[in-house]
Amino acid sequence: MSIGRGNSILASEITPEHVYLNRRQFMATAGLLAGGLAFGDFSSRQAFPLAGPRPQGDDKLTPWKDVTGYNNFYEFGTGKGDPKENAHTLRPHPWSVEIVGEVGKPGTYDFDDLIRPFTIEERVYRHRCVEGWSMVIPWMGFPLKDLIARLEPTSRAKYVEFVTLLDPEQMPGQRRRILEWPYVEGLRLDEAMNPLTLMVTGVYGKPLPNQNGAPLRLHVPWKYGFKSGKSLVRIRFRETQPQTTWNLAAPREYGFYANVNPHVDHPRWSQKRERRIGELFPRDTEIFNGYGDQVAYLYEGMDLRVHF
Ligand SMILES: Nc1nc2c(c(=O)[nH]1)N[C@H]1C(S)=C(S)[C@@H](COP(=O)(O)O)O[C@H]1N2
Ligand SMILES: [Mo]
Repeated sequence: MSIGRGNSILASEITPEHVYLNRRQFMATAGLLAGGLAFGDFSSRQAFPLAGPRPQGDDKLTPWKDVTGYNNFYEFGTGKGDPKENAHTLRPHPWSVEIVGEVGKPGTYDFDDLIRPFTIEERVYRHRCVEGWSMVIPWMGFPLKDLIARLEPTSRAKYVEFVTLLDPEQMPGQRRRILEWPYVEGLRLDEAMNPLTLMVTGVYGKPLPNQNGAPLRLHVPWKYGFKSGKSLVRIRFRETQPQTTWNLAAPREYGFYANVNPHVDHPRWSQKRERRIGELFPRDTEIFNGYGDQVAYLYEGMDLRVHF
């Protein structure tokens, strides 16, 4: 495993990008086939190519134990260790996902049927929480745009809403009214269609652990982590901007856009720096989390202080 991954890094430096991507897909598949074999040993020492530019040069993978042991998933408690400890009550199989709203192919899809058409690839993404910590995570998944294309949104669809499971039996944290349940997040359709926006089904070559949002969650790497809803049961195509959970809870603190932006502080703390989990010294936070080359066009002409 680790030798294979090492080879794929070299490949990225000497082969055209499409060949490299195919090799990465192959390696990811090989990792899945290898199953529950080694995944802990190389995580903290090898630097990986990211989908975006790497202005800071040395993004090392966050170790498995932190990716799966230091989580935000309030449905299982508000402590960072709570999701890992409590999420065993979630039953991610079988699972179904409802596709509703302004879309040509609405319906209730079995999870396995929904993802079957897509090649699961590995994407190493930076993950920045609004609280000021960050990770580098080797997700497994497929671009949301590929799913959206198959579902055929109508011409009225301008936004996509993502809804987490509502079931206090499986998600005991929902018995407490810390947030409005179910957890709801949303994107503008063009954000959802950006090639970086990922439907995540796994991490470190394995299916998603419950605490990371099994069996299906989003990751939008240029936005604060709260935009990336977990354990999704419904995707709604809408003409109007959805009401999102954190925006409802504290509209002055959590905007709809939530783009990572060191120049717009949270009302109660600075966003200029972040603590990369596992590192001693804070690093500077980058605009759009370092993915500006790929996403800045989405916000041309918008005042990001207003649309924070
Ligand atoms: N349903 C649901 N999704 C959620 C959350 C949550 O509490 N509930 N927390 C969000 C926040 S604040 C972050 S930082 C990420 C954390 O994802 P991770 O634990 O896989 O790193 O999930 C996001 N998605
Ligand atoms: Mo977060």
